[in-house]
Amino acid sequence: MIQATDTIRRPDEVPGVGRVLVVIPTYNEADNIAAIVGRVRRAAPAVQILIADDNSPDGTGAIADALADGDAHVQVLHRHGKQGLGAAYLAGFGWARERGYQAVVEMDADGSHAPEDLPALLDAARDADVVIGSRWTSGARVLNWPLRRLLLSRCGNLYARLALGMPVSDATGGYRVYRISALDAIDLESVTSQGYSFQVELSRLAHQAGVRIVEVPITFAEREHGDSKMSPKIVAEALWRITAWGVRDRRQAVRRGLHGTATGQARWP
Ligand SMILES: Nc1nc2c(ncn2[C@@H]2O[C@H](COP(=O)(O)OP(=O)(O)O)[C@@H](O)[C@H]2O)c(=O)[nH]1
Ligand SMILES: [Mg+2]
Repeated sequence: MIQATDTIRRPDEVPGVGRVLVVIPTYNEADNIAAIVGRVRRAAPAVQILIADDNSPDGTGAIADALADGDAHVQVLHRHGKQGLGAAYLAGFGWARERGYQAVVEMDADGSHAPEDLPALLDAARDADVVIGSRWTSGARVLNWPLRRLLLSRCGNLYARLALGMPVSDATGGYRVYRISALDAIDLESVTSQGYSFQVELSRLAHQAGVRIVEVPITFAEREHGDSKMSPKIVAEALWRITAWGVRDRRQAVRRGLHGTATGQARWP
């Protein structure tokens, strides 16, 4: 009885997490956006959805407006033009923070991130600050991805893990839950990534901030409609940024080691 009253009083809260905003960045996702919104609404009725559209030439923004008109759980953030995935997410995070949400979810519009996995991610967020939906952890599945994308993801993750020393199997993955308190612990002003290295950069900053990161296996499927925005430029950005962060982290570790020796607090190996 107490539970029923509780549910009625807070229908827009995810138990143990609070008010959740799912941010869906879009660029030319006219064939996907309605389906993904419908699936999120069915899979997780308590969450709110923010579509962050970069003025897509294919009219995704107008479709998003129509979805928002018919559903109080859907809202749209219209942005001026294509500024990259990272910029769209940062705008969405700011939007969530200003409106008092307790958590944000990152989810692609193309169906690769199954909304049906969202309850499991939110469940994990009860005991974590950051939840990463992982393609490379036991129990995960990757469906219909071309070999070159599989290799890119595996090699990219291996390189990120080695360069940055993070205990994360899918640092490039973009299906995540962040508690707002975790984002507050991260210096988002310092984020410089425009493309997909944004996910690696946030993984690194979260790891360095010492927040609790857990990974949950997901079923990741290749998009059926529309085109990927992945480009050689985006891969190159990720590669040089990961390398630069790795070098910077090592330099800092060396400086800390030298300083520790000088003050007698630590031993040079
Ligand atoms: N707002 C916005 N969304 C973007 C941009 N680039 C990619 N996206 C969205 O980010 C998500 C992932 O992009 P996608 O092309 O599927 O990348 P892939 O899964 O790595 O092939 C999709 O929802 C895209 O529409 C961008 O510059 N701005
Ligand atoms: Mg995709």
